[in-house]
Amino acid sequence: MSDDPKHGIHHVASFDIHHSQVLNEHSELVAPLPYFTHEAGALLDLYKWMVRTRTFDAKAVALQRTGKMGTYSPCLGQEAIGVAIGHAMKREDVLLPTYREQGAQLMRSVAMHEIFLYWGGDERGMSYRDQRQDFPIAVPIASQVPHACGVAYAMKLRKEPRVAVVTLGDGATSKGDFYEGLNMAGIWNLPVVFVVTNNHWAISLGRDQQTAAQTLAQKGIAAGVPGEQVDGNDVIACRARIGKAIEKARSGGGPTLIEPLTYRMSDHTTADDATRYRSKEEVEHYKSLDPILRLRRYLEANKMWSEADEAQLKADASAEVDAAVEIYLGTERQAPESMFDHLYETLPRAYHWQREEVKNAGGKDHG
Ligand SMILES: Cc1ncc(C[n+]2csc(CCOP(=O)(O)OP(=O)(O)O)c2C)c(N)n1
Ligand SMILES: [Mg+2]
Repeated sequence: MSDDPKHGIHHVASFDIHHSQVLNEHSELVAPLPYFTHEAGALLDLYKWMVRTRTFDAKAVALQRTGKMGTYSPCLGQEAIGVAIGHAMKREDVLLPTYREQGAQLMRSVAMHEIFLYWGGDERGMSYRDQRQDFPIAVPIASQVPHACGVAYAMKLRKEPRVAVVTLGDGATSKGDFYEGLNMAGIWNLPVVFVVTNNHWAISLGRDQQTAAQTLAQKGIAAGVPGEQVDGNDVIACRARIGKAIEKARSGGGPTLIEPLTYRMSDHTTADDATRYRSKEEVEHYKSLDPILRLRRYLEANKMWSEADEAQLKADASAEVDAAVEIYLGTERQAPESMFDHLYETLPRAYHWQREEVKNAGGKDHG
């Protein structure tokens, strides 16, 4: 509809959604390096954490494939987003992650073996030894969004300069919890950042079948939450935009929704076969946008990284992951009745007999 004052029609609102990029797919700077890169070693840190994350991720898939771990959701191709979040957050902030934010979790002191334990079906893998305030992985889609707003509301009530960062996927933006959370964040001006990772797929449902909205970023607008897109395979842009949103929230500026555009290079989980619903060409195209290779080429061209550095980093990362595998495989298995011990602080009476029954079955396989 256009302005038509003669018929009483006046323009009342307009919105813009911007997209940012710093390092393009040819590893060329298309914008000045952002402020955070002035800190010595910042770019190298981002690079090393992405490589560490990918090494960890590949081993997790291998553990599942060899029957040593349960279902796992790889983050292959999406490492830049998790690592940007991990780098931008302060220790005292709170992360509410999905199952694809391994990079952020590792940077926030979640141990590799804890993530293995979790996917191995051991609840102790969700009780992070060195990270007591972040939330565990949310598998129920979008349920973590209202939780994040609750966390942010508490921070605001207590006048703490802290921020909640919640991550979710393109598919999660079709859920009611997402809209309810956004609404709360907007109206209460909460210190929360929504990172909506648009990896183009929600299992086998493509982004174009998910929503008729032109961008996911604009979903914030209706709730009064500014939204923007960023190149999710450009770790520098991700770190800059997510960092800016976090600091804005910390200083009372309220929530932001950031939509990083990326691609899920792996199957949805190890229980999925993505070749059944997407083309080889599509996957190949996105492989050429690989976030790790993109930064590596830039670092090499600027004499900040060498073949020898790469070999050393890969060796160190493999050793670190192997040590975590050893801890994981060496962890004594939990008793089957332990599944009752992590849901409630005090187990409701109704479950007492069920727990006893499982215990008396002595872990026998009923299958
Ligand atoms: C409430 C709920 N409904 C359905 C599922 C099954 N499920 C698991 S992952 C997924 C797709 C999520 O897609 P998206 O939000 O884009 O995240 P991605 O897996 O791509 O990272 C669905 C429907 C679930 N885990 N929780
Ligand atoms: Mg998705």
